[in-house]
Amino acid sequence: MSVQTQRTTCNRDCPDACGIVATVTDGVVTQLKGDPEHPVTRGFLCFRTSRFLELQNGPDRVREPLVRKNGELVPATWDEALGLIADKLLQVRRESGPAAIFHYRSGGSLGILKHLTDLFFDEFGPCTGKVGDICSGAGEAAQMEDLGTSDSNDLFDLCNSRHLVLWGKNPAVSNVHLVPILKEAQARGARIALIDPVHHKSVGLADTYLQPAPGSDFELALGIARALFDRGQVDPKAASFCDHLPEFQRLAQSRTVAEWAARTDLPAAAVLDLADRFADGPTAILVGWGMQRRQRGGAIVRALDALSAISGNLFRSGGGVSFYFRRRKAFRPFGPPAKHPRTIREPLFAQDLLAAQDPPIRFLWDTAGNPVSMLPDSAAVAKAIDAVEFVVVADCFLTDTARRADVVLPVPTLLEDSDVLGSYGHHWLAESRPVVPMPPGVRHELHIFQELARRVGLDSYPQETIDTCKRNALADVAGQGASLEMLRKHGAVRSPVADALLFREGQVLTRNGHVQLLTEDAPAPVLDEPKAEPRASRSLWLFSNSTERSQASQWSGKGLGPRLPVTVHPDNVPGLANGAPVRLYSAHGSLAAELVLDPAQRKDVAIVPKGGHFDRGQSANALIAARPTDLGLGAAYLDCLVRIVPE
Ligand SMILES: Nc1nc2c(c(=O)[nH]1)N[C@H]1C(S)=C(S)[C@@H](COP(=O)(O)OP(=O)(O)OC[C@H]3O[C@@H](n4cnc5c(=O)[nH]c(N)nc54)[C@H](O)[C@@H]3O)O[C@H]1N2
Ligand SMILES: Nc1nc2c(c(=O)[nH]1)N[C@H]1C(S)=C(S)[C@@H](COP(=O)(O)OP(=O)(O)OC[C@H]3O[C@@H](n4cnc5c(=O)[nH]c(N)nc54)[C@H](O)[C@@H]3O)O[C@H]1N2
Ligand code: SF4
Ligand SMILES: [Mo]
Repeated sequence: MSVQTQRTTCNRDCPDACGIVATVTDGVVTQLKGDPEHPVTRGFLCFRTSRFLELQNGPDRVREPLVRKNGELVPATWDEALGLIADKLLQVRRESGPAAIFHYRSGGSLGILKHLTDLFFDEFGPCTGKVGDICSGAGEAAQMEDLGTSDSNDLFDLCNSRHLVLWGKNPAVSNVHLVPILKEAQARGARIALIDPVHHKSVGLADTYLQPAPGSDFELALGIARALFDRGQVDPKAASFCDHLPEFQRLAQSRTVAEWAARTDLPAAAVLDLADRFADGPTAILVGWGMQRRQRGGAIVRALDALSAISGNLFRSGGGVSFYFRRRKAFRPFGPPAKHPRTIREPLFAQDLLAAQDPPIRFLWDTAGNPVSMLPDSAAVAKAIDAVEFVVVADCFLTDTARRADVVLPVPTLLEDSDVLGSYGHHWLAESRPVVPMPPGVRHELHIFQELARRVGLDSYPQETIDTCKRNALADVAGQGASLEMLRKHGAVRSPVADALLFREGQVLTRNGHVQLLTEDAPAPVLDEPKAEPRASRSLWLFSNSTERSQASQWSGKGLGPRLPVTVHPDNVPGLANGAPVRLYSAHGSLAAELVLDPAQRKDVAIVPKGGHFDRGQSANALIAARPTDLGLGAAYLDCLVRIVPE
């Protein structure tokens, strides 16, 4: 028996980018563990990747190309599949022009070499591309506007904080490697406040838990700002590094602390306690991604930026307002920015796809995404994809989207892929390398596009080896200790272009170096009321939050189970017991579900897991309207009202 250990890096859409140690027994991966030498991974993995082998070897794995014949997806050779695709690409470009081809890429793998997919469509076209970002678009756009960048201090700088504010964040589930660092900071005396309308696992990490009304964080931040102004706790130098301070002050002082507090459904004392924490810095805000997936999501993040700045915490070690780590900063792009002749707005995918004319979208290529399950208004997304003449999906699994394709191309899983990665939760760079070879019918995506380029006569497309592409991506930092060899030697290398503190004292990265404070109130969201029916509950805010068992629509272990669980306060469904079958409906659709009663929840929320499959009737997105956020073309997934009826 041969037993070996192999190291790689997790490429999933997760802030942690873990180092993985795989045990390989007689050529088969038998165990996955966290790399004890990776400074952030510290020897453990999350539930979903520890149990990835069930997916890797599971029934939904695609191990050879599939081509639709007589309505069915059937196995085909690569020659047949790529021949069909090449012919169709050339035909559509000849007949309708390259704008009739739409390449959609999501974050199924965060590998940098995935950008070579974009390069193919830019060089072959340029083709139609996507604009906006349903994941973090609003928050990133807000920080770009206020601070000129969306990035963070070194992760371990949190150990220098006196106060940490987990604002709409559930690290115990969706950012698990942050947990030991929070505990370390606590051991050094830091106090942690958690602000989230949903009571969840991370409540156990906090010494103070506040449960505000959904989407009221804007008012909460302004209430805190008002208290800081009233008590003279605003940084006396704020006017020197902030633009629009008088307008921001006027906005904060347009209501009293008690009035702001009333709008958040929190006691004024809670707002004052938070103000004390900002005045008693260094105080770091850790901004979750959930609350910016609202129509006022950009305004909310802007209010948090302002709070950090005026309270004097933005430039301090142990301070800052951390929403994102710029994971691509160290890498050299493979080509110039894309030159799309036309764009499809990601949050309005179905609407834009169907509305596209002159030419219509005739060819869709989906890479590393499952839009049918994961984009809002998923029934419309499914319909829009069904209406496209020719659909190619590159995925490791037969997803809701792949089942609608004309050709499915099987690609390596995270245990078989070869790439380089940054992270959006820390500043380490690392390489992913196959811990086992991919099945013979699977191909690396670079090789798929190289072969296609040859077939469609695209001479400019790079025909280099995977390692050369990795070296090209690392070219700007190789001389500073982050060459491919150094990544191989050390497992992970801290990015040489990320400073320990993001901003120099008094200077952000906007054009004039000043923080741009917001000046206007955030409008209330537009909400579609579900129809009132006999026996229906009141309207509840629908939350579709990350769960431990899945990575978006990729479920480890036993999966989601036969019925979608919906968690509510028992008072919303009098007379119904745990496990009772119910129907959940919004103004846009309905889903069968099963009750989970939890008296710790607010009485105006209903919580379902993110990532349920559309074809199984478990995708929250079947209920959610497609609406953009105020900034950055994010998706307002969380501005959704539902009612519950017994079934
Ligand atoms: N286990 C697991 N981990 C994941 C993922 C996964 O699918 N599963 N997905 C990954 C991805 S793609 C991303 S982008 C990140 C996701 O990161 P997040 O979106 O931060 O992940 P969630 O754990 O869903 O946390 C969102 C939190 O925001 C809260 N929230 C929603 N609305 C409001 C509001 O109005 N105010 C406040 N204060 N809080 C609010 C929700 O209740 C929830 O607890 O995580 C990554 N990690
Ligand atoms: N209701 C609701 N909807 C949400 C969210 C929510 O909180 N609530 N969260 C949103 C967020 S934050 C995000 S990021 C999106 C996620 O949405 P998607 O990115 O569509 O997420 P996944 O379902 O994980 O789909 C990624 C696919 O990529 C495949 N894949 C993995 N590795 C590779 C690879 O190397 N190459 C290729 N070609 N494919 C690969 C996986 O098998 C998987 O099927 O969902 C959004 N949708
Ligand atoms: S999904 Fe995230 S936490 Fe889990 S192993 Fe991958 S990087 Fe680590
Ligand atoms: Mo995301």
